[in-house]
Amino acid sequence: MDLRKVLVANRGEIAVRVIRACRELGISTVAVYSEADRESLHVQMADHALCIGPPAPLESYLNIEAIVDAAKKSAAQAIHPGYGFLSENTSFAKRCEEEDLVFIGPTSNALALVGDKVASRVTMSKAGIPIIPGMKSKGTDPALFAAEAKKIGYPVLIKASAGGGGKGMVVINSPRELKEAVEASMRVAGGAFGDESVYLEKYLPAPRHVEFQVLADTHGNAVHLFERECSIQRRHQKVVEETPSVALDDRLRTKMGATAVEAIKAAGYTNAGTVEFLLDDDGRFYFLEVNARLQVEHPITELTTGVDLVRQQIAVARGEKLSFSQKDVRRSGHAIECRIYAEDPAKGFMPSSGRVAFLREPGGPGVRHDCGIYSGCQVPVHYDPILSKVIVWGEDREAARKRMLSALSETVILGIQTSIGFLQDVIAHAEFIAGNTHTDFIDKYMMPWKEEADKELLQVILTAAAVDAQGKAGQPGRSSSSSVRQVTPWQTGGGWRVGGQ
Ligand code: MV4
Repeated sequence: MDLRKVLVANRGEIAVRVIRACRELGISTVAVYSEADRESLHVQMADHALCIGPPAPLESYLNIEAIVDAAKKSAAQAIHPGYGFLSENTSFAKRCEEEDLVFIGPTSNALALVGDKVASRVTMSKAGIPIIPGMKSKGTDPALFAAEAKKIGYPVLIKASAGGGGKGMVVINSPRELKEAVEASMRVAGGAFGDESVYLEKYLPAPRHVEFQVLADTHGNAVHLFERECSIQRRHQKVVEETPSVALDDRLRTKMGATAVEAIKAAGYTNAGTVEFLLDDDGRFYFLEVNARLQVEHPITELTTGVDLVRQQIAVARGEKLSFSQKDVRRSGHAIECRIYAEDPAKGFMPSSGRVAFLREPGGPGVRHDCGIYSGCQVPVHYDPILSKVIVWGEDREAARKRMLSALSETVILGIQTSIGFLQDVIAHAEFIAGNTHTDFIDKYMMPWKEEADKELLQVILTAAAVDAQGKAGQPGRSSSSSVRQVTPWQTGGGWRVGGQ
C-alpha cells in the first residue's frame, strides 16, 4: 500500500522517534500538539503541525474527534499512536478503520481482546500457554471471590479485568481481608476504567518481569525479537530496562520466545507487540498480558537485534510481508535503557516542570539518546514527565553498565529536577551489578534516596551560571524574570565536580 503521509498522534521523545523513522522512509509527517506544546521539539521536527486543543489531555492528545479531524484536514493516510494516550484505545482504532485511516498497530478486534485481561487469559489458556493459576471469569460478587480464593490458596492477588499496569491490584493474605480488598479494588477499577469487574490470581512474591518483543504481519507470519528484563520499576513505572535478561538461559529463552509467538497468533494480533511474562526463581513463567503498542523500552531491542521497530510497524501497516524469519533474527551484546523523568526522586518523585535552562546530550560509540526536549524548551505539567531515554550498547552486561554510567554523567539538564542522579545510583548499585533485579529492587535497595550534598551544591551553581549565560547571550528568553532565585536546581552536574581532583 502506498503510504506518503503519517500523522503522529503523540508528543515528546516518542513522537520524535516516529518522525525520524518516517523521514528516513520518505514519508511526510504531521505533528499534532496541544496549546501547551506549541514550541515542543516534535512540532519543530515534523513537516506539518496542527493544534488539536487545550493542554488537558482529554481535550487534545486523547481527543479522538480532534485527531481524526486533523488527519482529514492534513490528508494523512495513516496514524501512528506512539505509546500511552490513544495507542491501545479500541474505539480509536475502530474509528480509524471506519474513516479509512490506517492505524499503525493491531486491528481494533485484537486490541479489544488483549485489553480484556480475563478474556486474554481464557484465550491463552485454550492455546496451551501457561497462565498464573486463578480465575478465568470476572465478577463483582464478594461471595464468589471467597470460594475462588480458597480454591487458589492464599495469598491471592486481585486485579481489574480492564486493567493492566497494576491499577486496582491488591494482595490478600487471608479470608479476613477479602471483602474489603475486593471492594477497594472494584472502586479503583470503576474509577480508572469505567468497569469495576475484577478477578483473582495466585500471588507470586517478587517475580521478575520479562517481556518478549514480537512482530506479526497481516499474512500470518510472526517472529519474536528476544526479551527485555524490566523488573526495576517504581509503582509500575519502569525505571531501567535491559536485554538480555540475566535470568534466562538459551533453553528458557527459546521456549519463552516460542510461547510469545504462539500467544500473539492465538490473539490474532498483528504489528509490533509485547508479550509480558512473570518469571519465578525456579524458571517457571506465566503469561501476564499483551502490550499492544510500541513500548518505551523498544530501543534496547533495536540495539541488540539491529531491527528498526518503527520501520517494521510501518511495513506491516502497509500490508508488506515480514522481510525476515525467526532464524534470521540474531542478537548481539547487551543493551540498557534509563528513562530520564522530570521528577524529584529525593522528594517522593514529585513531578517537576518549567523551562530547561540548558541541555547537554550524551554521545559517543554505543550511546543513543532518544530525546523530546531542547535547551530553552518548556516542560509542561500536563503530561507524563518523561524527558528522554539514554540507551547504551556494550559487548556484555558489564561493558554496557559502565557505558551507561559514563553516558549518564555526560547528561546535563539544568532548570528542572530530573531522575539522573537516582539512575546513576541504581546502575552503580552492588545488587544491580550482581543482576539481582527483581520487582522489589527499588523499595528494597534504593529507598529512601538522597542526592549527594556535593552534587546538590553543584546543581545550584551550574544552573545559576546557565541562566546568567543565557541572559548575556541575549537569548529570546521566554520569561524576563529568569533570576537565579527562581530557578530550581536539577539533578546532575555531569562530569563537573566541586573541588579539586
Ligand atoms: C502479579 C504479581 C504477582 N503475582 N501477578 C504488576 C503490573 C501488572 N501488569 C501485573 N503486575 C504484577 N502481577 C501475580 N499473580 C506482581 C506484579 C507486580 C509487578 C509485575 C511486573 C513488574 C513489576 C511489578 C511490581 C509489583 C507487582
